[in-house]
Amino acid sequence: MIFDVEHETMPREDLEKLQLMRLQNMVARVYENVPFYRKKLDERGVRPEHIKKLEDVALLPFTEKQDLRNHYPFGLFAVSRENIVRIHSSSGTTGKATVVGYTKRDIKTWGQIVARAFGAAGATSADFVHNAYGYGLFTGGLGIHNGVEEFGATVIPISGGNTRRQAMLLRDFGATVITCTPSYALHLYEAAKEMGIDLKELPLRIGIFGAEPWTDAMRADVEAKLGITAIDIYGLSEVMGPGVAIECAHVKKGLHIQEDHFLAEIIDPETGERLPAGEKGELVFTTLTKEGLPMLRYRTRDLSRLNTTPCRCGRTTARMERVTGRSDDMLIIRGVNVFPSQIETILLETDGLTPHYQLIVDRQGTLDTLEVRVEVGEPAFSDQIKNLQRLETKLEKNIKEFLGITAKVKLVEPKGIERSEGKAKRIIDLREKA
Ligand code: DLL
Repeated sequence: MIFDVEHETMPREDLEKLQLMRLQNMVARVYENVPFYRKKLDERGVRPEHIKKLEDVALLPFTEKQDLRNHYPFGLFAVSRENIVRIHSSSGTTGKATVVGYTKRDIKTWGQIVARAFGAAGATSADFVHNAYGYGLFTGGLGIHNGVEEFGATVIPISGGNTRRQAMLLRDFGATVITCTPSYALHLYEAAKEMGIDLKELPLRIGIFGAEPWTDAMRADVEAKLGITAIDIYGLSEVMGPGVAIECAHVKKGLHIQEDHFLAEIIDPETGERLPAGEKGELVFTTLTKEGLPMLRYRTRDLSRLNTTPCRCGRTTARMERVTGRSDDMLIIRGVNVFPSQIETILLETDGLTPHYQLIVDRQGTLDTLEVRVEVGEPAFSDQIKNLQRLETKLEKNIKEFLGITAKVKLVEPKGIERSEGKAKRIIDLREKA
């Protein structure tokens, strides 16, 4: 079902005209209201009136996650605080997370794009949506919630965790659509099975999965185990949240970008040059309508490619290939974004440890696991075992508290971590790569 026929099937020529008009307005708005952007544009000698065609987006400066951190928490907002009605945040629970803000109209727009996503996924207003994305600062829970209501289906705001209860309610309420990370869907399947509940036997028919990379092999697995059709949903907090792009159920070849709201480019992550259509590189988004936190050329670090050929589903919007990796070292562990540097900071703030560490990411059953191996210095090493164990527990607690993820910490003897001759190999990712 196409929820917004006008915008989702607009002839490309008209769509590009609309994008240009919105881009011009947006650049004028940020120039006026965001000192950070005004300074950057002035430095480049670019004025809003220089944007005459869509390709002129290349005149604009990039924005990076670090820019948001440097202006933590609200420094890049383009409206006064009284016009912000919602705050979300990404990456960890404390420290310099990325903080994003929405106006009333932004929340409405977001609801509409998520509603489009539900239409593309094949849902109808008769559906019951078990929304197991986390509610809170993460955009997943409330972003999907809002969109389901806009779409007119029924939302069950179950949030994350308490898996056995989730399995029970899936059975009792008879949800027909489930939304969560793909790895959680598999975990839920196993927990349900242990309780004697076979998800395949339930009325579930669609899964809308995202927030972390997954593969077609994983799709086949979830579809078979849950007896559903599994759809990929993409988004990021800085640009909006879930719903920036969505696969269409009938074709499942690329995710339709909501191009009337987000202008997509692909660049070479090394040089920053724009790449021609069809080439693989880093996705960059410029928001076209966002009021609270507009973004000029936000570098997502996600690797993908764009396809503007018409889709059999009837939508005219460009499709992005499913995200296969990132151009930086950000890890996504059980849906939580984690930078190795954040773990490093915690380790280095602890007495007795050395800066030699390794992060081993794996998947146990269907859940991601993280093991942090860190070398202790000589003095600490000769300490009593119980003190070392206490140190491990303290580190695990700090990682949980500051980053919101569960990790197993293993202290190793001095020189116990292999030294590298070039770049240190800090991350060992053993999760299946299909
Ligand atoms: O993960 C928003 C979201 C919520 C998307 C629920 C889909 C469903 P952040 O926490 O800001 O926002 O993380 C954004 O997650 O840059 C990608 O690296 C990754 N990501 C999100 N969706 C996908 C996907 C939410 N479908 C970061 N495939 C992004 C691969 C994804 N990676």
